[in-house]
Amino acid sequence: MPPIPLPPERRPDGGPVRPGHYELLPIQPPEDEGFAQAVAKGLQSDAKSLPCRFLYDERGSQLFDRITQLDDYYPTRAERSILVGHADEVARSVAAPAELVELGSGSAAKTRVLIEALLRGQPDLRFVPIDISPGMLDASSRALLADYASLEVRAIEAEYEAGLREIGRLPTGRTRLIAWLGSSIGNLSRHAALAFVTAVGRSMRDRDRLLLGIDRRKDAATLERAYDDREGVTAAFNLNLLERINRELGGDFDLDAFHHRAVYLDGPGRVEMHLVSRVAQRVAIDELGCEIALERGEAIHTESAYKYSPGEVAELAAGAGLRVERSWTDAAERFSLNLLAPA
Ligand code: AVJ
Repeated sequence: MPPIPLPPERRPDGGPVRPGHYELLPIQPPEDEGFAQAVAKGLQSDAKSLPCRFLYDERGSQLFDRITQLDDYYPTRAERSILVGHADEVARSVAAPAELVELGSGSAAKTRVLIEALLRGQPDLRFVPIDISPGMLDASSRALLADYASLEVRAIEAEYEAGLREIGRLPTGRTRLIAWLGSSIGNLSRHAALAFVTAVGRSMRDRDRLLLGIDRRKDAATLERAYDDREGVTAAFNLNLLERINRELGGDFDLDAFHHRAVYLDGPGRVEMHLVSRVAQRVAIDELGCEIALERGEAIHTESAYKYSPGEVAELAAGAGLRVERSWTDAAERFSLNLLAPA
């Protein structure tokens, strides 16, 4: 096992990284709207909503982890099977020496499939995970280094945009494979998705590639089952947002007075998650010094998950100045993995 430095080297200038070591670059988070402000704004407007990023506190992240293992939630398994089948082709498409940049790396479980494929062709691979959770970065970086002695890890603690700016700023003599997996893009509106992929495209040089995992449009029953599973984990994940308001902002939400709903809107091609009030009620939130009035059946919109047809993936790529070089699906054609190149 290679020596793992403790704590990681913090080198804000992005100097050299040594194999078997990792460094952590902490980037200032951008003007982020706090939880309290977001709740005050989202629950006091006519169409109530809460930003989905607040679903992922510690408990929410644990619940999401369980979601990815559910029978009803097919995307994780489907994407993994595509990666297992095609990681070698992906790896061959990026010239050595390469660096694998992963956006929102999380626990980097699926990434191992890619890392192993890349390492088969080039032992001196560098991995650059970008994530907002330093705990995740730390745990996954250490685990990867323990398993892959020749790997270099340069972790960037940042949101996507800041992380991207950072990799644009850091010099690299390496070909970049930027991986954005798990259909994370689905949380963005189509407009925001295009803007973000355009920004990624601008950071890419000719030989760089973007590997985009995107869930496909499909029948409503399959999609709604995936977001309202039979074990009730997604319901708990959604309701945890109200618990979080209770915990962190002195809220008085009675969780039994709400139910989880997932609905697929075929036109816009998105699943929406809602928390629906079972009764007419008023809920106090102490720290905000306000009371939220809800009608019976009134919904709080908590997350959108956009789905893409193959045509929509091509359109997204073209709009962003990229082209779809390769595209794969799982056996059931539920999910797509797309390799995008500069147009
Ligand atoms: C993490 C955004 C990809 O939309 O499928 C899963 C989140 N929410 N079940 C998705 C989620 C409820 C997930 N993403």
